[in-house]
Amino acid sequence: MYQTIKLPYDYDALEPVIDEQTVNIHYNKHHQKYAENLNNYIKDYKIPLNQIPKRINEFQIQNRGQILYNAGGILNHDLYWQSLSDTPSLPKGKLLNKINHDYGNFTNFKQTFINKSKNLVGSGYTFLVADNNGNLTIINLPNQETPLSYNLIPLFNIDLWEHSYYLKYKNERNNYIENIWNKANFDNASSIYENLF
Ligand code: MN3
Repeated sequence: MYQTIKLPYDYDALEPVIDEQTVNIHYNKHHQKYAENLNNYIKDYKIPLNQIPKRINEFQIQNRGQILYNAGGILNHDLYWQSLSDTPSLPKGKLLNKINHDYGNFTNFKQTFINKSKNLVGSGYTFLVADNNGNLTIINLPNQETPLSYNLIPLFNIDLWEHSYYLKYKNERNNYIENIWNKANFDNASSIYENLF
């Protein structure tokens, strides 16, 4: 069975930036639905979740679109929950050094990421990704596309689908995009990057 990660904190942990009801519905309804759907398409668990994007050709062609979409939905939300915390944290180690090298400092990096998020059209995510040589890029991807499909390693992301903010922020997506940085957690990203190369 394919599964989502366990939510790493309580539903109200991200208050007041993201309200309890939004986290509850987002995790228990939206995120779980991707796992439910994927398990309906794949009955025999042979390929690990994070290998599905690269091995999508091993599935029947008529199912590939839905399999990729739902696997991406699990993976992208797994990363999103780990990119947030009630105890926010800054990048560390190699990741901090690379961000300082590429962007000058964390504040500039954060502003570049925020600007990228504001430019996303439709539903999708902003990601910080690394390639196999450790080069960093900030990218937007639509819907549930995963950077893994492009041989990129997702380190950190922000969900920009309306369900991630609409109950509280309504049409004010830019406020969500800025406020969420008060709960940003780079422990997971720092750890992935540290062991990457
Ligand atoms: Mn979502």
